[in-house]
Amino acid sequence: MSASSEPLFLSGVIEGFYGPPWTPAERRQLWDWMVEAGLNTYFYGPKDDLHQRAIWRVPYDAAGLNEVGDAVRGCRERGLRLIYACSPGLDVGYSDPADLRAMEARLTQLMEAGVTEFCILLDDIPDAMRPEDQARWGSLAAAQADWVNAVYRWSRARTGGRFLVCPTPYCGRMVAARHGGEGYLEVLGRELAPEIEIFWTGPEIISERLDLDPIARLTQVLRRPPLIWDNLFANDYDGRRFFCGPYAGRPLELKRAVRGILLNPNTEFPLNFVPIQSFGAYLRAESGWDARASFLKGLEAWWPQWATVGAPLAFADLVTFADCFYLPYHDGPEADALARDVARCLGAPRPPDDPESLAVRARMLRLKDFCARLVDLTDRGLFHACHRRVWELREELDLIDRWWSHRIDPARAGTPFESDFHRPKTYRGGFVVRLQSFLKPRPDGSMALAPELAHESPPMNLRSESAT
Ligand code: GDL
Repeated sequence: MSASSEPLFLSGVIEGFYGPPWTPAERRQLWDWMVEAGLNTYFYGPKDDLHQRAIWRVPYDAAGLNEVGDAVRGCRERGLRLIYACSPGLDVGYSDPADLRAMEARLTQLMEAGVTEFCILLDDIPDAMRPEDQARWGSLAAAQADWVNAVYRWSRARTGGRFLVCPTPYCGRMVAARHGGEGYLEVLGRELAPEIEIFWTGPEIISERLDLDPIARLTQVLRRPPLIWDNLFANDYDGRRFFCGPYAGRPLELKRAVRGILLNPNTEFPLNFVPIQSFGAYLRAESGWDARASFLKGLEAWWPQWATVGAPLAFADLVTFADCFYLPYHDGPEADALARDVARCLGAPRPPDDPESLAVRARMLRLKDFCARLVDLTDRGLFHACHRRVWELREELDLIDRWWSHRIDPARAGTPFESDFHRPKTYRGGFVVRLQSFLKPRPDGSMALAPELAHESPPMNLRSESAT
């Protein structure tokens, strides 16, 4: 059996987000975590390594190649598989021989540095081709399949390693929107060499769940099981959040239905400890996956990193804090309960000595105090990684607390509430916030124009009617 068709289940981490790539030291730390968690694959494909995507034709310089060599050695020493990606899709000419040669030159450089396994990433690109490519193949899928097959055959003749591709539509929503063209996946599945693995992120780019039935249907279409690119913990799309919850929403049977699962996690490297631990536990689990238990176990293992130069923090407070940055579609149970309790107390005025209000407020202030104390973390990398989000959480808790004080103070009854620390424009200010006020997302995914804007411009059809 050739290396490229060996049935090893790929499990690991993708460095595949937008934003600053991890540092060499962070990667070494990652590989150690991966070994501890029992993962087997590190995938290199940060969107903002210029050579990986924007200037993919330009060879790596000596420093860049040194980093590649370090990655090869670092993974080899730890028994990890290294897969190297290149993203030519922004401007590649599929029928341009010079571009095929440029890709071969890139792979040659990487092979000389010791890389044997590759991926062509064709995600997040326009779904239009050059006119000559359109004339030759008629569809993006056919052009890409031919091109990737050519690169694959060239590479297989030299290394025999595994070869992967990320298609242009890589989730259910994109396929439904005909991104990449009608019948894209069918053509790719039919035309792409059967040994090439195909990435898939699930029903969405960020999939809350990965269910078995859609995967089975996709397997038919692709003529091979997909390889999961899992964005559950990715946070590059929202700078205000990070995700350190458990690996959840994926049945254990998924492991038997796909060629592998690779996580593309938080951009801020230190925040990925629990996700990697929990993912490792999921991979080892044979029955009865308890995501919450794996989260708490991961958090315990992470706890030593939360040492401070001051008085020790309390583990229970870390649980509440981590629950505030849990998963994209869910807050953790402690954070969820706190938010509900605070909302209930704020919504229904109670006497100042109401025991439930006092208890809820005390819980809220514990969390605020925990946030404030994180400036004392001895692991500065960890503190810097979460600092802005911690700041924002603390600000909101502080504002609610001030509002609460105001409301129960008889001397201020009937007066408007203001906070000296939350002033217009500096608090929740800025251009982006202004734009955010224009369109309001509804829970069903549709967007509504802010009512205060509705009168600003007449609807398009009215305007054209008045023009005639
Ligand atoms: C994407 C990008 C990925 C990014 C993620 C989350 C894929 C295949 N590509 O669409 O680079 O980090 O979303 O924003 O997921």
